[in-house]
Amino acid sequence: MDKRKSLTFKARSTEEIIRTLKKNFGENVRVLSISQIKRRGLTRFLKKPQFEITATAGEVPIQGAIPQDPLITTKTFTNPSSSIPFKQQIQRILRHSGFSQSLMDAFFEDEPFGDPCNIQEILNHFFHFLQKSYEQLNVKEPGQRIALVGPSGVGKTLTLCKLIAREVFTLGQKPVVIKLDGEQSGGQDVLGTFCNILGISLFQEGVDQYMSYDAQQKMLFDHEGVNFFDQDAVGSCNAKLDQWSIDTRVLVINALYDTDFLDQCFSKIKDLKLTHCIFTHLDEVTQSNKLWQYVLKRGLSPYCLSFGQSLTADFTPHVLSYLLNKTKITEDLLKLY
Ligand SMILES: Nc1nc2c(ncn2[C@@H]2O[C@H](COP(=O)(O)OP(=O)(O)OP(=O)(O)O)[C@@H](O)[C@H]2O)c(=O)[nH]1
Ligand SMILES: [Mg+2]
Repeated sequence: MDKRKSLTFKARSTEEIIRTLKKNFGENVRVLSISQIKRRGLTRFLKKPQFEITATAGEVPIQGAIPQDPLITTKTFTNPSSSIPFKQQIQRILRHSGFSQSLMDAFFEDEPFGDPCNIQEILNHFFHFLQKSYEQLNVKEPGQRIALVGPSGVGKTLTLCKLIAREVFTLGQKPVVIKLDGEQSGGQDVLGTFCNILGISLFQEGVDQYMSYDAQQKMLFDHEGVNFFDQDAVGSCNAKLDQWSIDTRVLVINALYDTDFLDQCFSKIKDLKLTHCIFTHLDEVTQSNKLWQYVLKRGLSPYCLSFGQSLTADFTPHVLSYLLNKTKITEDLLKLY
């Protein structure tokens, strides 16, 4: 008999989702799908979004290949009296918390430990290691020509608005904005309206003629989404960035992406001569530890982070402190110590 129990329900917020899931399934729960409910009529603009969530508890068929959630597997985790060497136990804790093997290897190389050791002490060392590694990064200052590139829908345009706001409000600058979106729509989209309000010149490649003789003029470029699986698309993006002599090429990535897709994006560093990276949607991420490997080990300078839909806020250039604040070790795994 199939012992699974499943439930479909509507919710208005993340809190409501979690409350309902826990009430129905306890801790042993898996979310199978989340989709936004499309509303009709004008009222849809006034109401909060609603979501439809499908969740299940109990055994999940192996062929479904749903990845194991670290929180759910904690029951089988080893304890200090286990015969497994202490270092391996630490590695398991860190791996379950989302850290990559290469990052852990670098940590243990940097800080060899005796066996056994105090767990809290080691985790403190690990946090110091993250901090020290970040401070040793050779973070490049952005240049005068900055382009945001990345897959479709990651938040390039919204992040560009945040950068413009920072230039205008915090740095007192007036950058020029150039759209490299190929669509030649020329219409008044969010970016157009935003630039209009702030009195920023916006040019669309192929429609408007941009001529400037001031090499010091700061220029921000909004590139259309690039399919990183399509080598031709990657090649033509690079050609366009070359054509505009863009020196600061920022990879914009949605922090919700899984590591396979993040790897695919970071594999284009050379092809696109990328220099910096920005992570978006940090507000929707519960587990940001996987980002450390990309921030510390891939050679791109962290530029800033975006954590919300505001055009002028929900954004920080203080990547280290934001990520450290978000970094947490899966607590269930520590209960045994
Ligand atoms: N919650 C949240 N939403 C974000 C964030 N960044 C962007 N978004 C939302 O993601 C959606 C896509 O953002 P865009 O800025 O249009 O993405 P894009 O990369 O320019 O998309 P294309 O130009 O189509 O490739 C919009 O609904 C944004 O409001 C973020 O940090 N947090
Ligand atoms: Mg865009």
